Formats: sequence, C-alpha cells, structure tokens
Amino acid sequence: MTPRALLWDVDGTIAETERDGHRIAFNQAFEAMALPWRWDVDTYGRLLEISGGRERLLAFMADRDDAPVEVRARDELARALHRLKTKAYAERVAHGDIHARPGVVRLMDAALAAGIAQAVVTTTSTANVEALFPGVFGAEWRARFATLVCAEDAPRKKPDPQAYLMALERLGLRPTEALAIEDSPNGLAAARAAGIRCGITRSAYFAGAAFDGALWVRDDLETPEPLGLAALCMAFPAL
Ligand code: XBP
Ligand code: MG
Repeated sequence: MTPRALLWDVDGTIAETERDGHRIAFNQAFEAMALPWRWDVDTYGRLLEISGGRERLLAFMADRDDAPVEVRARDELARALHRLKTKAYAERVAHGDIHARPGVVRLMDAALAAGIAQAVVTTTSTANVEALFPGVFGAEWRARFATLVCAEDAPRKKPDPQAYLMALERLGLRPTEALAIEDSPNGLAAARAAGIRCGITRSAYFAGAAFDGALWVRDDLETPEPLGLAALCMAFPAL
C-alpha cells in the first residue's frame, strides 16, 4: 500500500532552521527590546522541548525573576518579542542560506510524480514558511503542496494532534492513509495522537532523542541509502 499523502514537518525535518535561524532571530528580538537575555546553542536545545516560539518565550520567562510578574504583561512581552523574532527570521532566511536537508527534494519530487499529495504540518508561523520555502524549493514552491497547516491554523501546538487532524480533514483522508515525516519527539507524539504513522529523520537538536512508536528512524532521507518510494511503501503495510 502507498500512502496517499506525505505530511511534512518543517523545522528540523525539511531544513535545519533552529540553531542558526530561529535561535539567532530570538536573540535579535531580545537585543531590539534591550533585554539582557541570550539563548546559546545548548540553552535553546533545552527550550525546544516546548513547541511554538511564543510558548517557548513564556516557558523561559516562567523561570526568571527579571521577567514581568503579571501574567498579562508577560503575555504582551512574549507577543511583542515573537513579532520581532518572526520579522528577524524572515530577513535571515530570505538570503537563501538555509537549504533542504538531504533527500527531501528528491523524495518529494518522486512522491509528487507518483500522485502522492504533499502537505506541510508545522507549529511555526505561516510567515516563516513563506520566507523559507522560496530559498529551499524555488519560486514555484507553493504548487508542491496541497495544503499548509501552520501555527495560525492550529493554535494548539505539537504534541497536540490538532495540526495533523486539520491536515487530514483538509485532504479528506483517514489517518491510516497518510505518513508523517518528523524530527522531534513532540512531532512524533502529535502524529501518533492523530492516529498517523510517522517516520523520523533525526535533526541536530534531537539526534539523541528516543522515538518509540516511530515507523522508522533515520539520520536523514539519504543515509544509509536514499529512501525511495518503494522502500517507503514497504514500510507502509496495509493494516
Ligand atoms: C517548530 C517549533 C517552532 C519553531 C519556531 O516545531 O516549535 O516554534 O521553533 O517558530 P515543529 P515560531 O518542527 O515540531 O513544528 O517562532 O514561529 O513558533
Ligand atoms: Mg520539527
């Protein structure tokens, strides 16, 4: 059996965006608001346990005594920082320095040629996808995807299954007809909670994570051998 759709996570799965993309943009936002906070590579790795940039900021502030005490003020600061961060990220990735991870374009092209729909299922903002994808897939990137489910569509972030359930609804598919491709434990949990089988392509920040319940776990889509459609279908038995 072939899946009828591949549901692609973005950050860490399609491209390594976190360390040199989102993390730097958060730090630029802190600087722009004259805040002393800076997230180094390891700190950011720990914060990635929380999906969603605004949620990540709030979780960070919860442990600090130099953050606003009042919940509303904290929320407003997180929103303001996140707006600045989103702008900074778009400017960073617009240079086209971030490329697709190995095998992503090849597998997507093969799946499209075989009539398998492609969808994006991400907790990141739509603006970030629109900024990243022209550099990754070229100017005609939108034609690749049947639908994009981003943070604005599904405000409950992974591991909540909301984004995956919405993608299935838009595609008119049952969970067993789709295959999710993810890089993080939260992404895997979200797909599984929606009843969708999920393969893992390990990203830098989740290289050592446990992925119990994944259909397969690989270092990327090219290693140790290119993941082709035939292998994808074998790993996708009829229920
Ligand atoms: C991605 C995220 C996002 C990005 C930053 O998770 O959690 O928060 O880190 O983007 P996933 P925003 O790959 O599981 O979708 O700041 O727009 O949230
Ligand atoms: Mg991810």
